[in-house]
Amino acid sequence: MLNLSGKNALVTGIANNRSIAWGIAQQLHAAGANIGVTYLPDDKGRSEKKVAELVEPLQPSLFLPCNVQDEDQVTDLFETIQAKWGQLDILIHCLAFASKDSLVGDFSTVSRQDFAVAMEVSAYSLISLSRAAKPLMTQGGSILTLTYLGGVRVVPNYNTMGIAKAALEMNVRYLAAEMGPHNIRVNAISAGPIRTLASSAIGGILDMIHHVEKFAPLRRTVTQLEVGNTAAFLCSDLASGMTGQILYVDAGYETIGATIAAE
Ligand code: 0WE
Repeated sequence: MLNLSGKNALVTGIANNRSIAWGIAQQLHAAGANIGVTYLPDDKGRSEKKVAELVEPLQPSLFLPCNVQDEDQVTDLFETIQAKWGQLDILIHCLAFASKDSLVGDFSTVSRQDFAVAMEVSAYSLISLSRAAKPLMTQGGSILTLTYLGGVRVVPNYNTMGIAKAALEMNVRYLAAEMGPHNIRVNAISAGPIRTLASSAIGGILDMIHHVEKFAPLRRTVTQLEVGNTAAFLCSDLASGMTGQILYVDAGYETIGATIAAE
């Protein structure tokens, strides 16, 4: 059944114990995968230390810096993977950033620079990591990214990130088309709102979570580990026939068309 033993999985985007990427890393590890972890380096090495302590129980065989805005770091990362692992099977992309200014107020006020940065970090990075991963996925592979409903429908304040997620979802389809002949599958999970470092920085996230708890078919939000389980499935041979897909792990919220009680 679900078995990732013998597979090398690189997980990006772990910031702390609430990160969806951390839920994914735990479930890939539980399914037997060999784990590699990247972290976003900062001047004081704080995030390196924090992430290193967190992931210690998974005994990652690689632990490397990766700031996707620096193409040299991407090159170095995959050179090290090539040298240490030889082969990569699974790439997990859980990276996004938009300035605080661009996640509040009138959508049209976003600056050219803030828009460009959001697109670079949140959408282009999937292309650059996939390009670098492709030659290492010699036995086929699975690439997975995270998206959000705000990339296909208007969610208040998601604003610039919504445009970046729309681009990211289209990246998934074009990359799936390019990589399919190499038996590399590319998919995305569209997760419902979860309290994480990224989402907690947003005003009103708790109201959004309460809204989902009230109206989603399952009457609750989802957990990082539930997203992790779907990630493990998508990266396993159980999903060998799936590519270019966006799977909603959102307690069914995406299906809802009105929030007026039927009773
Ligand atoms: O994709 C996201 C959040 C990504 C994100 C979060 C931040 C906060 C801090 C990207 N950039 C930044 N930049 C910062 O400075 N989500 C799906 C979570 C999220 O973000 C929202 C949401 C939800 C849900 C923003 C507005 C409305 C809803």
